[in-house]
Amino acid sequence: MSASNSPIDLAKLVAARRAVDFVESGMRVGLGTGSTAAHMVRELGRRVREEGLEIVGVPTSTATARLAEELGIPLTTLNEAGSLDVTIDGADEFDDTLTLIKGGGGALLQEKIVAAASERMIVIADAGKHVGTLGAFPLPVEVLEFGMQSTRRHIAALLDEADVSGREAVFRERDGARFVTDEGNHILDLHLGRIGDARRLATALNTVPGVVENGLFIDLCDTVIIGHSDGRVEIG
Ligand code: ABF
Repeated sequence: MSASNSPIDLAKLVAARRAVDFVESGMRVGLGTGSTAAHMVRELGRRVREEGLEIVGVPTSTATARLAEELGIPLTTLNEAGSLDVTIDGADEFDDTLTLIKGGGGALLQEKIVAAASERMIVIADAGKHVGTLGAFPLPVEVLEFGMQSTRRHIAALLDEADVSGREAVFRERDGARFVTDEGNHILDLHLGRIGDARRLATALNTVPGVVENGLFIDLCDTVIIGHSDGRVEIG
């Protein structure tokens, strides 16, 4: 079975399609990144072309910008748009309080800025991403290249005191080289196992010099649309 028609992909697809029902003409829409968000962008593109839906999109990565352009979705920058009506994006994990881990795709910085500029953030995800406690998915932290080893040591010291069950911090690689974000930074993936206090950890991480942003999204998401592999959709 290919990735594009796997049960998980169907779950992502149905969640993404349902989310697009929340978009109306005249809206300024934040466009997330990742495979679930790509389904949403394709469905938005279909509505733009076939239904005359009039929106302007703000992409959260160069990959999403490219896809949206190909599909004929009018785009602008966040600076031009000012604020957004809604952002629809994927996640790597979410819990019952709608706290998220994001950044598995490496676009967490733009994703967080765009979500924070939106009146509403809708997360679209397959049911497997719903967890009781965050942390099984490695927490991405975007760091500046300058002094990155020193930044890692500061983060390691901070994790020694944190309410987590794992402490390994690994610089992300792609194709044998260090992964580089759209902003030219690197990603440190924190293998924490269990995050006892997400708010405290997020605040502590962002006080470390060299940390640009962390992948914990707190008080940003209002709605999660959960897709199941049998095609059912739940809204929470
Ligand atoms: C983005 O895509 C990220 O923040 C998250 O890391 C990832 C989810 O990926 P996918 O939708 O491909 O599972 O939203």
